[in-house]
Amino acid sequence: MLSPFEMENPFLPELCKTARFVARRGHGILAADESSPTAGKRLMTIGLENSESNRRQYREMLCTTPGLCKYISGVIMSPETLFQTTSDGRRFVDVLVEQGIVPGVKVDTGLCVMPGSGGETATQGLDGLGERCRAYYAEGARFAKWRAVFKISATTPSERAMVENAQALARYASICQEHGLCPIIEPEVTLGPGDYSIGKAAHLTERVLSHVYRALNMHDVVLEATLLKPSMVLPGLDALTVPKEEVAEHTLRTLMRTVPPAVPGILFLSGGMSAQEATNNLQQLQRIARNAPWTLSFSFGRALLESVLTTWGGQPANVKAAQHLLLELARVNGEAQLGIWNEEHPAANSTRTALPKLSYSS
Ligand code: 5MM
Repeated sequence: MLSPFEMENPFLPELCKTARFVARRGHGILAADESSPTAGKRLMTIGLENSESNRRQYREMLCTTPGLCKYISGVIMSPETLFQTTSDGRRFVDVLVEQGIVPGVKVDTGLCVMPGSGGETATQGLDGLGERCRAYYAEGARFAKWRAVFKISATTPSERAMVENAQALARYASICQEHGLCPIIEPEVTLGPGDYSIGKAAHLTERVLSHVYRALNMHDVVLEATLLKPSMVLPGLDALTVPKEEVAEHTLRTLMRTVPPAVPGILFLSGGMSAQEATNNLQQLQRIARNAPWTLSFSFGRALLESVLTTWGGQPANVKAAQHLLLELARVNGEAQLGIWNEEHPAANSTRTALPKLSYSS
């Protein structure tokens, strides 16, 4: 039997269509939704001030890349970008939709430390979320994203952090579905310090995802109208690195144990892996997951953007070169999603960027 929420939601066909379209094979998501503090850190690396104008120019360079829709099905924007226009006066939403790319928006408002937790975080942004979703939908957004962050240590993630973050993700998802935005559920188990093994990371990621899907069920979230954005399962930064085969096996097993087949797509974050490492792992996953019930693809931020930002450097003369690089990075990841990538990587020299970004609300 369907839940009353499901029966009464007029957006449901559109939500399911959006989820399937964004998760279609050979495509992934460009995560360009850095909050202002994170954008500031990125712009500082190329000597630019964290001004609205510089953030807008950066996003304009990304979103106007010719041919991006060949490999990118959705772009996650910050609310700021959603309401901005390009230098020739076109709304970012229109620039994307004209290319056949679905506009998305980050709707959480950042992390806060839970008092007495030893530094574990909860994600904020539920207050007024319905109203904001209504405005984002009216502006043209069709999917949303909310990120919860979990750290691995001897005592974390705690039960408290898992329950709190799973509940918030589920509340967020249900509010989004009510207002026509397909929710991307992002429980990031961060690639952090420590010599914990990949087995431990797998075990804890399984616990986190199990909490998340239990909460989604409790809140009657319709899984066919959601997407999952998890981290790949990796050992701690101080442990020996493991080959891509091991990463893919642990990641797939964890997902098979926790994510229902009704979910159309699982789009990984890059989480501080090097750009090439992220592509390699994505391709390896396809090799061992031919019969997986969901599409396994990418929703990368840093793995797509880091070298592009450096190439751009804030200089109009470099826009073409930066766009060319972005298209190449999107292409190799699109091909990795299909399991057919076999060339050199356009960002082969990139390195890991962990420790991860943690932007906190004031
Ligand atoms: C682009 O970064 C997103 C927003 O982060 P902040 O709120 O901290 O500024 C972030 O949620 C991103 O979408 C995911 O972490 C995936 O990005 P990576 O770089 O891990 O692929």
